[in-house]
Amino acid sequence: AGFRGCTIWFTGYSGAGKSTLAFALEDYLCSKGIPAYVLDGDNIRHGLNSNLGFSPEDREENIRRVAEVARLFADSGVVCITSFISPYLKDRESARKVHEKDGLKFLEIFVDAPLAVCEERDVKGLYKKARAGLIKGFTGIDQIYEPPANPDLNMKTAEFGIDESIQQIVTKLEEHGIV
Ligand code: GGZ
Repeated sequence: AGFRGCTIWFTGYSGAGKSTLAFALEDYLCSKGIPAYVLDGDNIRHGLNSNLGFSPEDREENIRRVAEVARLFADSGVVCITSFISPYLKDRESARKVHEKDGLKFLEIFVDAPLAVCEERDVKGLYKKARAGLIKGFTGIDQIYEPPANPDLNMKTAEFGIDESIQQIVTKLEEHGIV
């Protein structure tokens, strides 16, 4: 097969299912012998970006650095999968440009679970804390999320199971010759 280094960029609210899909996709691709690697808060915010918080400026810088790292992974031939809220349109557009200027594919996947559903699930109890004012500037509560106008894929995670969602993504990757 040809060169398939690229970046699959997940965006959506906390609790929308980005990480679940990202790691399921990584497992799927690796099982097919395709090198794939997830960048997420655990391996980025605790290391490279440990000096950043959640102010709008810090989120912008977080995403700028993630985009640059993803570009390097993609350039090395890996399918880089990023799992960050990435709330701002302009930062996601910059991430795309950073890839496309180097001829690297960039697919934006909107993990589109309604805020009410994410808050209802509240897997980590963060929405409850944000509502109580214990966390300030929480996305969807007192900071904005700008949904993609034209994502490459829109995943309705509230309506589909993981396997079905992964199948939708794989079909998209096939269209792009990545799988
Ligand atoms: C949003 C926050 C916040 C605030 C801590 N707002 O569900 P999680 O826990 O694991 O995912 C959220 C994660 C968001 O970090 P990102 O690097 O993805 O954000 S961004 O792309 O906007 O830079 C949540 C936790 O960090 N978290 N404080 N105030 N999420």
